Amino acid sequence: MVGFTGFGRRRAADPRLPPGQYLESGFPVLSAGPTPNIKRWELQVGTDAGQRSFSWDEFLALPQESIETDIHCVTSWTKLGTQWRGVSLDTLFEGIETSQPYLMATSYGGYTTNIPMSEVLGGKAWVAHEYDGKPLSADHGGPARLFVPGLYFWKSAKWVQGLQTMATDRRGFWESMGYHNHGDPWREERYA
Ligand SMILES: Nc1nc2c(c(=O)[nH]1)N[C@H]1C(S)=C(S)[C@@H](COP(=O)(O)O)O[C@H]1N2
Ligand SMILES: [Mo]
Repeated sequence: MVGFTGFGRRRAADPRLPPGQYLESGFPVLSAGPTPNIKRWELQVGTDAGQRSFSWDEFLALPQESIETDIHCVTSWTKLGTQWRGVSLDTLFEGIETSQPYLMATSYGGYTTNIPMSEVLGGKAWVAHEYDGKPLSADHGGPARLFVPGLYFWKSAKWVQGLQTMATDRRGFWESMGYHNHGDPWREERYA
């Protein structure tokens, strides 16, 4: 979108807005299916070097980080300065480090999404359980969701259940329905 002021001078677009995105002040809910009823939450993390699982209490006992950043949905909304708290994937994969280059995230309810490991390690992704200082609500993926703010928000799997590395890439739910395999909002990688 191009804005004009006064003497036909171009108004600078907000530099935090990736191409084709607009500012959203609410927090829309986008789910491909119903909110799952999670009876006993457990997170499974695995690589070719090992498998582990975290109960809710074990997960909360891990080092916690606060994150403040913008989120970008492929349906064109961007929300600035959102605040999250959770556990870094660097922490979750500590001790079972791998050279396998791909990750499949699986959710309670069956949703899946694939992401390169290079996009989730090095302080780029978390399993988040607080939003805006409060426990993450169920419609936004509570008790915990994957949070990968560098990619379009469909990569941030709500109700995350498993994080498994892969030697070869496989497509997740939206990726196999025609969404872009990678999903970088700054390159407008929306659809394949
Ligand atoms: N398990 C699960 N995770 C999901 C989805 C889903 O349908 N199921 N939708 C994705 C999409 S397309 C988007 S845009 C965001 C929306 O997150 P929100 O509802 O918290 O805004 O969640 C992503 N994670
Ligand atoms: Mo989405």
